[in-house]
Amino acid sequence: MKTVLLSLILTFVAFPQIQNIRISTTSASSPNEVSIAINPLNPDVVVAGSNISYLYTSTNRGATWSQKQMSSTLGFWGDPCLIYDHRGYLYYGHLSNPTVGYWIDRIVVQRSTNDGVSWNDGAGVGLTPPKEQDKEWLAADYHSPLFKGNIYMSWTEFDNYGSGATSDSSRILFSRSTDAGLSWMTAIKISDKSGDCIDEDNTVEGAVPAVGPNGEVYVSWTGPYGLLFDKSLDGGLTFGTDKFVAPHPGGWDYSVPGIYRANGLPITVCDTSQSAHRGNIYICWSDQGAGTNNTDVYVARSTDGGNNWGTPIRVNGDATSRHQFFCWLTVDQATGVLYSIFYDRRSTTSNLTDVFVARSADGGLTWENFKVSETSFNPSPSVFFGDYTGITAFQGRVYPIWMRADGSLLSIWTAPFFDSAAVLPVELTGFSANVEEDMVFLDWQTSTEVNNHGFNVERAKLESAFDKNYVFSTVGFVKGRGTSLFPVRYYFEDKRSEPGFYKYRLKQIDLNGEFEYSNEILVDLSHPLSFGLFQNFPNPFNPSTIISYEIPKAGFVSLKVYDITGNLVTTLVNGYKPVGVHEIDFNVESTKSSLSTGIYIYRIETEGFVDSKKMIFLK
Ligand SMILES: [Ca+2]
Ligand SMILES: [Ca+2]
Ligand SMILES: [Ca+2]
Ligand SMILES: [Ca+2]
Repeated sequence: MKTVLLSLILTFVAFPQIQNIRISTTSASSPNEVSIAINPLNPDVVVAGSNISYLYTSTNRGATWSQKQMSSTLGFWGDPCLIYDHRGYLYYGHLSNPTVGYWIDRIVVQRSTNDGVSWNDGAGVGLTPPKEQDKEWLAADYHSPLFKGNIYMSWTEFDNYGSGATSDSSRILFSRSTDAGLSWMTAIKISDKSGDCIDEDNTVEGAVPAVGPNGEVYVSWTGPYGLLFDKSLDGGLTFGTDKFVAPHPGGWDYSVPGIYRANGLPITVCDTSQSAHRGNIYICWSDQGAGTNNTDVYVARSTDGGNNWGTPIRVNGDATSRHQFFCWLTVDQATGVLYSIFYDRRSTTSNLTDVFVARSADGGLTWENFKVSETSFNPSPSVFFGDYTGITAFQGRVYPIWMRADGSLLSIWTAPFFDSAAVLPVELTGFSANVEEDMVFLDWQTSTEVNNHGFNVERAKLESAFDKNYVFSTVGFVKGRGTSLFPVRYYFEDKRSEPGFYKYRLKQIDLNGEFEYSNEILVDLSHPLSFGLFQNFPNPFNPSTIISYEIPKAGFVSLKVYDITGNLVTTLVNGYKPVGVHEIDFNVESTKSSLSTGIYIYRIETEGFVDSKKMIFLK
């Protein structure tokens, strides 16, 4: 029986160089600014987006991709964000540039119910002329009792984008959809203090929503007051007072040589897995607190729903003073393992840039870093490079996504890998057997399972209860759920064989063919069950005696005592009884009238069996 706990099995094995797969084709026009999502109902399907309106689809876990361009009458102006909900619906959020309206006058959320094959025209959210709506992100509630299915979105509203006037300000807005993205609540302001409209350090930006285990909605962002956090406990209708998380030294707007423009905007995630870190909130960002030549990636975490935030933890583990920038963060909601992607120059000179992934299996306290890009690239500072990278993970399958800029030539890449050290084993509990009539009923459950093909049920006949030389053979197969974060119950019925002692065990088989045996359970079938009504003891008796009977199948049983002339004295049993031998204590002091010395009859009636016996009461 596997009783290994998640926290004990997460021994990290260094990843070898992972194969890089090009997502965008050579025909793609300046693709950058990426987002990636896994269909939770069919994890073989992975989708990605990039500027300005590209959609990339893979149906084979990222091995190969198809590319197409989206369309909407509301237009496209960047900031693609792709997410799935629990229904398997896919959402593509982006900025607008409508034919009727003006540049970024609203956020657009388009929906597909067939993994991106077809899309609706999209809902426009936050239209408030003449203001601009920018830099949105989405999150879905997958399983909270109250708010499951809600889609949440937060973004920045500008009074007048780019304006330096003190009368113009920026704020964080929020909206939700309770009808799978078709309509959206009138946006509410969740930032307590505004920023400016310049789209630099003192503008409030980077609002990314995350959903907690009980449907809490968490949002953090950055701006002139550092990294701030707010939450809603009523499904996004109202938010509270902004909470300070950490300073953002140097601000979110910074420069990295060779990069057109860079930023350290935050990403917020919450662990809703069954891991030991369930409920933790993580905010990841980058800054130049160590110097303008040495950008670093940080994570702050809260283990109490965002009330308290620990000291920021540096994610990039190098000892160099080189740049790490454009970080993204995800948590595998099946395992609770965190993955961060960022550009990294620790191993290069000048502007040559690699891509790294950092992995944390201890709730963000420590991070293993490894390079995922096969070769470095040398970006051109005159070509827009986009504002973010992306990464997603589910059930141990991890998909980083990034832009390369080989000079001015942009392309989109991934490096899918399977984090086998993160995946939970199938944990089997409570294997038991019951004998009913001529059947043996086996039942068991799994507390968690990942990649569970199923169970072979194996049986061995023993020469005696103490036989050690028995041999198992397979008597059946029960298909597994595959992957489940929640307990799954299984049953198997085996026809009772010839009398004797038997052992049963389960062979749990993974999808990859690996297997493990359960404990063995002994089943005693040595006594074939039959109907019987046995002689009472003691006999003669005064005042009490034991009457026993046996039934081979559960059913309604009546057991009554009569005097010798046939008058009913008392009813001892009148109800549903399980299989087996049953004993009843008959005490004459419990009868209504006192009995006289003499012979009495006790009689059993049950389906398929009627019998009676005599007993003697002596005063
Ligand atoms: Ca952008
Ligand atoms: Ca607030
Ligand atoms: Ca700055
Ligand atoms: Ca650094």
